[in-house]
Amino acid sequence: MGYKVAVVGATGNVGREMFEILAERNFPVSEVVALASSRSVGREISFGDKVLKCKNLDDYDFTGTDFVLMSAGGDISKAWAAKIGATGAIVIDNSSAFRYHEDVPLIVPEVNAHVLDAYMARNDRKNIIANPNCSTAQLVVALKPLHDLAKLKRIVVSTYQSVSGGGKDAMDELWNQTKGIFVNDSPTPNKFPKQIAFNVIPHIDVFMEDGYTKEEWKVLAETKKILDPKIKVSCTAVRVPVFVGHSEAVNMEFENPITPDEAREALRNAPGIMVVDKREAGGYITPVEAKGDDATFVSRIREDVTVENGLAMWVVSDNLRKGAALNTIQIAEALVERGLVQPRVAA
Ligand code: 2RA
Repeated sequence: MGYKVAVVGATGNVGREMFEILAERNFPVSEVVALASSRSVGREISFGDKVLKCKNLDDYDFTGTDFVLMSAGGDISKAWAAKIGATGAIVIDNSSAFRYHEDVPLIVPEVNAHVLDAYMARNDRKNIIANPNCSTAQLVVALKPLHDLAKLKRIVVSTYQSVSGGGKDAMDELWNQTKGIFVNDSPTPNKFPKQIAFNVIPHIDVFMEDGYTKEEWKVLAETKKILDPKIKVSCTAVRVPVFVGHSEAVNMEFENPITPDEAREALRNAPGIMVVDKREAGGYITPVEAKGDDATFVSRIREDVTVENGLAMWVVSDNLRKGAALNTIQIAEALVERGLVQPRVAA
């Protein structure tokens, strides 16, 4: 039994990672199709030991396709997701276009896969499921076991986000500025508002009226939607000169007492998490080590002495994987495992 899967945005950072993860995890496919804009038609994409040629999204017929994994930006999702969903295919969308719609589930399988059961039972569903923003995905995976244990009241998060979250051009900008600085070229910011090489920028996505950025607002809105609307969230999102891997310093206040040891134990037993917390030089994870890994790593678990029932921790994950491509494929896996999607065409 295999599913026909199409990837929209096949040539992007996340799209390419999706093919790698589908192959790596042996997702049960009967066929995999790479879709992109007309500009990229014919471009070759690796899928396991096969090479796929990109087809044109504009004239692709989705009849018989089971899953459409979209990562081509919000405008493409807005233009296509409903049309594709209406053909009966399940769209799992990595953009922010539908995340905050009341009737679109926002899923991190380790946290709220059960929401899929109710959604798939609805007759009026649009067949669109949203994948959260990268910084939220790793955060809620780490918060969930602690929330179950001691009930979170409030969190304060500072993110250290890699340039790959901004796409390939952003990675090129860090690379070119870094090389340029060694030969005395003055860096020209283009994708980023200021120099990113040898610098940090406290600004991701657009500014909102209250002074927070959209990236910071996403962490707040998505954490509430996925985990618990009662949790208070404040975030400062910062871009750092790292190619892959987002890090987060998280301070948490709980309703009930919880010790660092209890937190460590709960995190160790939770799905998708690897605890590396040795309280010595090097006894924690950095983004360079998280790259290419599926886990959300938690280190530096300790008491936050500024509040009653407070803890602090450091959370790192590969933003192109758990923050995007992996979580998308885990949503498809959850739908298959829960018996919620059957192949439309027998393989
Ligand atoms: C970023 N949150 O890191 C974005 C990617 N989804 O810029």
